[in-house]
Amino acid sequence: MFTLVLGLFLATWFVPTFGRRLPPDRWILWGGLALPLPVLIALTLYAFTQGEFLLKGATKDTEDALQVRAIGRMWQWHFSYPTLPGSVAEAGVLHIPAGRTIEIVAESEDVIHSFWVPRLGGKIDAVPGHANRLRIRADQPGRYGGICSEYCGTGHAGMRFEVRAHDNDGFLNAVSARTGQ
Ligand SMILES: [Cu+2]
Repeated sequence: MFTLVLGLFLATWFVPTFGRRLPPDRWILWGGLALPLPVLIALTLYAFTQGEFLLKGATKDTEDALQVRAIGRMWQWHFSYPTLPGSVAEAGVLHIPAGRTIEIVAESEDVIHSFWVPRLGGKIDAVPGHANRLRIRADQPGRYGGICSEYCGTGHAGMRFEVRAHDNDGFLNAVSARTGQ
């Protein structure tokens, strides 16, 4: 597109008679409609397919994704594991198994928050009365910092959490009911 536009510009610059054979309304019709429409439609379709791809975490094992509920409330994140019977919910710490795709189901109890773990993936808004989904994945066990990335009041800056990625046994251990704590 750039080469084409620059080529036309230089042609009219150096050859003043260039383009006079085509009346101005034809230039508008071809250059303003016929050319941009297919280009923009193609780019839009490409952007949509890429967006879907990113949302699914660039993996094919979406059926195997472990679901985690992430509930934002002023000013803390609460995490629970609805598909794991007997698991305990925790505030401020999200345990995940490393190497597995995690589907975050983000919700909010008060205002709009936004779930974000910069090293693991994109952000997703936590909107009251609505469940938004985002897939993340940690390839290595470790600790990853997470924050709320949507201003939600005076405690917003402190609305941080930690993602702890464990090996599979460590994960089950971390989310299973603990006594004495
Ligand atoms: Cu916030």
